[in-house]
Amino acid sequence: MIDLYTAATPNGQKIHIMLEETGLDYREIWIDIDKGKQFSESFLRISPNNKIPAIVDHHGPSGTKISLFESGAILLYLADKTGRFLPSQSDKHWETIQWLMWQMGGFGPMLGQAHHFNAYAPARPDSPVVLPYAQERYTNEAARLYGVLNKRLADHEFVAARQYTIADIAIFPWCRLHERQRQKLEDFPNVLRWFNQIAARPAVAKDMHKLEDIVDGWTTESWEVSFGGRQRNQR
Ligand SMILES: N[C@@H](CCC(=O)N[C@@H](CS)C(=O)NCC(=O)O)C(=O)O
Repeated sequence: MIDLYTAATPNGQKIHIMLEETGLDYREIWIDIDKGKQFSESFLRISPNNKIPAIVDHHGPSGTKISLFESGAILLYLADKTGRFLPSQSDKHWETIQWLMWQMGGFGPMLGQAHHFNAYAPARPDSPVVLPYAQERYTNEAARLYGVLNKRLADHEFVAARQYTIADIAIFPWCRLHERQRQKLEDFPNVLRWFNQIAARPAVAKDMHKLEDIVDGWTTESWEVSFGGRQRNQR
């Protein structure tokens, strides 16, 4: 049994998809990150960076319990545990890891900044802020990254290794929020084709209704928890 500590966000969605795809036995433990539950001592013991997703596998390597944070590490672990969605053949293996790292180091963080300056900061309670340079910078960077993905998918059905892998699973959830990044998938037709193909997989479609991104407005409390003093002063 795997405990999945999660919330309805792109990084959480990755692990739901992987667990559904692999058919592993798991239970969800919802962490209300708007209310600051990620700072509880018990959660910080599992995820010291105070972020979801995290897992506890009660039957880890050699039957021992293991806990993991960082969605990329969790995807690698679950691929290793099940022998699925990460090819073992060396060239395909490293190609998959390369695109997984591209998502972890670029596509996710940059798109997250695009969300922040385009959608969140202008909706900050009490003192909304619009920063045109930051919006331009991260919207352009998001467009560049979608362009990289679009070019890759022009002659590849999937992102890596000529098959569906953890790289697709990591990238897909971030594309669901393209409007918040001020992108249109129609401008990236190969991404659109791939996106629709992944979205139609039963394991992907199954839980998306309950995993819709939670951010649909900010309160003074939720802003403080996510971007204010509680992020820095908690430990
Ligand atoms: N690099 C991390 C990022 C995780 C992350 O940013 N999680 C967000 C939700 S998508 C979170 O838990 N935020 C709560 C907080 O920052 O306090 C991963 O891929 O797991």
